Amino acid sequence: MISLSGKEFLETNIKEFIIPSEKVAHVQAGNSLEHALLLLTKSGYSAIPVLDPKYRFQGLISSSLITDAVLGLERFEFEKLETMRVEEVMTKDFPTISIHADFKKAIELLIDHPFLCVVSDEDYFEGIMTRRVMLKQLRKNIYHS
Ligand code: 2BA
Repeated sequence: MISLSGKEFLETNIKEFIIPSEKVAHVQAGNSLEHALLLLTKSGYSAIPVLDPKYRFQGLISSSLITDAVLGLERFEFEKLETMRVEEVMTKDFPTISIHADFKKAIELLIDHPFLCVVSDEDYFEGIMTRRVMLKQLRKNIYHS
């Protein structure tokens, strides 16, 4: 890759660098906590996006949110995993980023979040932009400049 000036780098569009939706592990808001925990455990990721049936971003679910939700006064009430739904537990406090956004915007958000959910103009989920991908691009640009 030809190195870019700082300005050019920051103005690079994120589109080409996202992990596309079909490769992103995700759950639906109506899925049980058991299903979500199974997917989180099997995928190895600590947090994954929650989507609706039309592939619109709804929130974020993590193993810690799930274990916290089933924690009773004296023990983990694992039977709740079957009855509780992802939408009861997910956090909505998570930013999305437009597919048209540039690296500058993404870097600012990636300081506080390990990944960003990328959405289209119509609010459909397009994929994720991860810290790892961004740091790799940053390294490439620094070492080749
Ligand atoms: P975490 O699951 O906490 O993962 C932190 C970092 O650990 C990841 O950084 C990656 O470098 C590594 N890692 C964890 N699980 C991995 C796995 N199964 N395969 C390969 N590497 C793994 P990033 O790649 O920057 O990802 C940041 C966050 O984005 C992840 O945080 C996870 O929450 C989410 N994520 C990344 N790829 C995903 C995917 N394909 N599906 C769903 N979520 C994904």
